[in-house]
Amino acid sequence: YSNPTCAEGRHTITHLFEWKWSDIAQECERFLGPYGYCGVQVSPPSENRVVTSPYRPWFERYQPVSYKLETRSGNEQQFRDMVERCHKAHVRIFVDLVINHMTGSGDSGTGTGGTHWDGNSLSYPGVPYSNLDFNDGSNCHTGDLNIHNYNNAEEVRNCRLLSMVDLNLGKDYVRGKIADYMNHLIDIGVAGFRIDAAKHMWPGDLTALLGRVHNLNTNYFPSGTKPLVIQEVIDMGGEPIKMSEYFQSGRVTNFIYGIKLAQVFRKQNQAKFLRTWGEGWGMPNSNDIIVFIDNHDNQRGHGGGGGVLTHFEPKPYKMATEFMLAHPYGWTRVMSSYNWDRNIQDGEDRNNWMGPPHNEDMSTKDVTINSDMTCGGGWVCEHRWRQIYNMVAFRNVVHGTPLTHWWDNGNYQIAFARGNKGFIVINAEGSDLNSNLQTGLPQGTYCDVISGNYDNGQCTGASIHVGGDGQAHFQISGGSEDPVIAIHIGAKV
Ligand code: LM2
Ligand code: CA
Repeated sequence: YSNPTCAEGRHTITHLFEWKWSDIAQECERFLGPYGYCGVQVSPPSENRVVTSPYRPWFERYQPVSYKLETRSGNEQQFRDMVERCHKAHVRIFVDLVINHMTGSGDSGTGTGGTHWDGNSLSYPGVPYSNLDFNDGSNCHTGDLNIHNYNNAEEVRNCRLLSMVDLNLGKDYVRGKIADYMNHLIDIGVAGFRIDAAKHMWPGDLTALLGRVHNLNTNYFPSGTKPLVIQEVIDMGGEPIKMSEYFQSGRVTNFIYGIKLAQVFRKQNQAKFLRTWGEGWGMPNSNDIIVFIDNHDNQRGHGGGGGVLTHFEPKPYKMATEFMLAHPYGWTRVMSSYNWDRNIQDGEDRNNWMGPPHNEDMSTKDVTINSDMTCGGGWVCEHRWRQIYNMVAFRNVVHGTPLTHWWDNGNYQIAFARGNKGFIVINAEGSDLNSNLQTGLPQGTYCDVISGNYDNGQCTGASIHVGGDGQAHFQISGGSEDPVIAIHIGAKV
């Protein structure tokens, strides 16, 4: 379950947070396919609670009502169309799966697909689930059934996360219903899953569940291919539940990664220490994890959030992302956000609930594309920033090569090669960099893919000349908005 299931030569996914299926289909065709992305993590496709206080927040999608594919991203037919069109563009779809819980308790209503639910009597007729399918006082011992103590693994897994009614995945019936949902998606053609709140489920239950899940659809994948599984486990150390408990059932989200890189690119920890980045920093094996600079939770202070870099700080954000995509450690995910009006009071963003750009009737707005390829209409589209998409291509080109020719100035200027295929120089110092460095690359002229593109055999930005001895001269002004140079053999003139 840790094999990425990408099409040949593609190695990075992007999370198109809250996008509509129809927009994702177009994005696969017009951008993600041509620019070398492996796939898209999509928002939960399962019918969710309609939350009205606050009004239609992004987080209502983390309160399932049924497994019908009916949300503000679109319906089942639109979902199917997206999967098929993305496959034609060689782009995979990874589904955000919310299976630990259903809605918040103590209320009732109608979901986005028109299905009734009742969190008082634990009735979810759209699945159907009844009170028999949830954890209760027999295995959760906190009295109010809510999680209070993260130092008690049993409580974290058997009690209610944020008071949401907690499914009993130990039950055969519950496993069957979830497996049916996953198999429905697999048969449509998805490539894998991001499992929300995996920390709150028993690893043994997840393994048993996966045992009932089909191999991927052979219209699109070689026979016998297992879905990729990305388990959301927030393990910063210091709690009894560990990432390593989940390696048997797929990859795990490495949350420490973004925090540590934020410290480096905020100049709180010297970049020279990145020489041993990866397992050398005590992080798990590269093949067991997924890495990212920020996600939809921690970019707004949810999900253990805070401290990470986001698009709100574009300069260090781009630098951290460039480093991530150049470095061999981990399987990479690029966040793609929408903008919202932050309103920070006493260190807390009062608007961190706000949903995606919407029309008057609350339907999600189309993503619009500007002439310079960036997005409009409130969509940030980090995945379309030149510095980021060109590094996605860099990663594809250097895949499989080791990190070589490390250089640093003993402080915040670093450089390294990927075999004889790519080279990156990062100046986080604040003062100028002016150095001859060994690139390991064949002689020739290369486009710096940070300051411009390789376009029709020419560089629209800076060019770098590598000599017969592999040396090249690099000059990066400390005050530059993009104090990075990256070259690779796929962008050689
Ligand atoms: C996660 N990790 O395991 C995410 O990191 C976390 O952000 C998700 O919560 C969580 N799983 C559940 O899928 C998000 C959001 C919460 C929100 C829930 C449910 O971060 O703020 O909780 O989705 O929509 C909201 C209210 C909360 C309330 C709850 C239930 O913010 O105050 O709890 O709904 O009504 C009483
Ligand atoms: Ca649970």
